[in-house]
Amino acid sequence: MRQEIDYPISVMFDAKSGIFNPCKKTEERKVSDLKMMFHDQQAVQSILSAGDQLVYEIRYYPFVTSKSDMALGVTRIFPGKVGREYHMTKGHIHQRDDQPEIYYCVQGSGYLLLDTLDGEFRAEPWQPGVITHIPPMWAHRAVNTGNDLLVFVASYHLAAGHDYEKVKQQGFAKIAVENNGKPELISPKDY
Ligand code: M6P
Ligand code: ZN
Repeated sequence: MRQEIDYPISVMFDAKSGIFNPCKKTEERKVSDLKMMFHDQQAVQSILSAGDQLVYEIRYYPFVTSKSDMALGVTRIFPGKVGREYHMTKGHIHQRDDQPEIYYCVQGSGYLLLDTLDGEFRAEPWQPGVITHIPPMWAHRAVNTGNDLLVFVASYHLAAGHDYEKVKQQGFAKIAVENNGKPELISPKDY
């Protein structure tokens, strides 16, 4: 028997702003939510004592049906840095090891950093139009290295789950920092 949730749903999306409607949930992530992810702890402390800083927002629509689900997430990373390190998402690996994801950059510029946490690393340069498939078992983090908003669309199964702890403990093999006005990927130990 077809239920209400089994019917098609469309949302109206504005790629420039990254806003879509209707939207089910919005989350804000500030420097205070990512404080262990950034490498300049003095810069983190001075931002926090000045009253925090918005790094990114996520807007979600979980398309749940009686058979399965497919989540839509649109992330807006505001331009900015913490010390020399560019604004980025927290980064996570999926709890389920059979779960991939699609990220589609529609606005802004930066990188998608991918790390297996067992020695393999990739940095995919991002500009509008780039779609990246994130295979299962790769941690993923988006970085905004530009002067404008970076917007990307994500699609994944809710069952994938977010594991932030592994990324927090180990970190990514490389981080994106500003060097002489330009983005550069360096090893965190060289920060
Ligand atoms: C995308 C999806 C979401 C994720 C968000 C922000 O929209 O992958 O599942 O929550 O990006 O990334 P993070 O959870 O690492 O902060
Ligand atoms: Zn994911």
